Amino acid sequence: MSTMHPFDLLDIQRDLTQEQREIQSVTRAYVNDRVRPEIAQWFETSEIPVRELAQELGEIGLLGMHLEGYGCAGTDATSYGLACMELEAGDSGIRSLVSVQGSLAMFAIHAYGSEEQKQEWLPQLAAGKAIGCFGLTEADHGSNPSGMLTHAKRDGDDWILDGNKMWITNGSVADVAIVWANTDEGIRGFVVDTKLPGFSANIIKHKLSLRASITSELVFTGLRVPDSSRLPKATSLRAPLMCLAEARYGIIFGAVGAARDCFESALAYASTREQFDGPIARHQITQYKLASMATRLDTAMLLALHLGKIKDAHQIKPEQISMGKFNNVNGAIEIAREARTILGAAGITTEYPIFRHMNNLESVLTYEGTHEIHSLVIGQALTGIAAFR
Ligand code: TGC
Ligand code: FAD
Repeated sequence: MSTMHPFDLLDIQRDLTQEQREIQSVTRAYVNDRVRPEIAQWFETSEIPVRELAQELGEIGLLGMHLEGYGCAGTDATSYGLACMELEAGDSGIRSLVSVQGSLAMFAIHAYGSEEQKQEWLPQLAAGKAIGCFGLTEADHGSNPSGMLTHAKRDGDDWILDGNKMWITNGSVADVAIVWANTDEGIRGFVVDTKLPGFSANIIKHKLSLRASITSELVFTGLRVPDSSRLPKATSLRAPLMCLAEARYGIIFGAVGAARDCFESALAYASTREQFDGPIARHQITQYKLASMATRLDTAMLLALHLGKIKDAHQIKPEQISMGKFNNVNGAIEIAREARTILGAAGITTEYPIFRHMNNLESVLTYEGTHEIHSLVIGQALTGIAAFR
């Protein structure tokens, strides 16, 4: 059995390469040393040292780690997934930081940017010296980004951006924002320096989920950017959706990490908590719960690693990613709920990680395409009928 995951009864990790194991191990050690001791406080106060964390994550090579060149580590997709899993075992907010930086902001520049944009932004984003955000969602256009109202109008060699984006991770701390806007020629992406006049961001307060993560509204008022800020290779909605495919892939693994942390916490508690003169782990109902959770966890992990292999072969399809998120995030929520029952009242506090994960997973179920939207992507692949509209 793997020493990394002593409760992985199927020994799923046996096929991992030495490099994949090392990346997983380094990430896990970082989470144990840096995130676990402070995460409950970050979550409770909703204050998180994003800049410090970004620099540390950059130093260990986790930002844009699956991209090639420009200071990025250039690992395989499975390694990236395993890192997401370990980060989300700490907190979904930490995995979000890495997803948004690497799979959304950096991937957009890497895949669709000019050489100048790549040279300017990717090395500092990879090092965590700059923070990136990704503005697609608007208040009235969440699941349906094709209807976005943010507009970019040509003015000589410049573009003028007007509009708002909503629910943008790290929007108010970002140095650079990837902004998706409608133009007379269709949807385009812009690499926007957030110091420019006409750009502002407001933190969204009163969140009960993903509290250890900054979520913001972006406002563009007559924001003037040169044409060299436009992502030259992004020519339709397909570009942001391709970025989402990268981040959604990481979530498939991340959800396993959050669920694993809930399971391990419940198993440890069941072994020490005594009621009716013995540990609650000796009751058949508790063991049934643990068996169900362990089986769900292992099947979610198998699915994630299977998709990792397909992605490493550069053959992954959107509906496969949708199936992974659809199954693993919902499964993680069910594991978290079951795990919480084992802790009884103790399960509702931040002394244990379960309720925090459970709350976070509600955001994970919604962002990067809601559970319902992913069911429709799968439905479209099965029936040939797009049921979104
Ligand atoms: P549709 O006409 O189907 O597609 C437009 C173009 O995009 C292509 N495409 C995809 N490409 C890659 N991956 C996918 N999953 C794709 N889905 C579609 C498609 O082939 C087409 O290409 P082309 O070349 O023919 O133009 O678009 P639609 O308007 O009907 O929408 C389809 C739908 C509903 C699936 C899509 O709009 C969608 O996925 N909606 C959900 C929006 C969403 O996920 N937003 C997430 C915002 S970012 C975020 O949440 C970050 S959270 C922070 C964190 O990760 O921690
Ligand atoms: P809506 O689209 O209004 O959906 C509401 C409900 O209607 C959902 O249940 C949905 O599934 C359902 N629904 C909608 N359309 C259909 C349909 N056709 N068929 C069936 N059901 C349907 N966005 C970014 O661009 N960048 C970010 O960094 C980012 N970070 C986020 C961080 C957090 C913490 C959260 C919560 C969200 C973030 N988002 C971000 C936004 C996220 O992507 C959207 O919330 C998500 O796409 C859903 O949009 P919505 O909230 O407007 O819900």
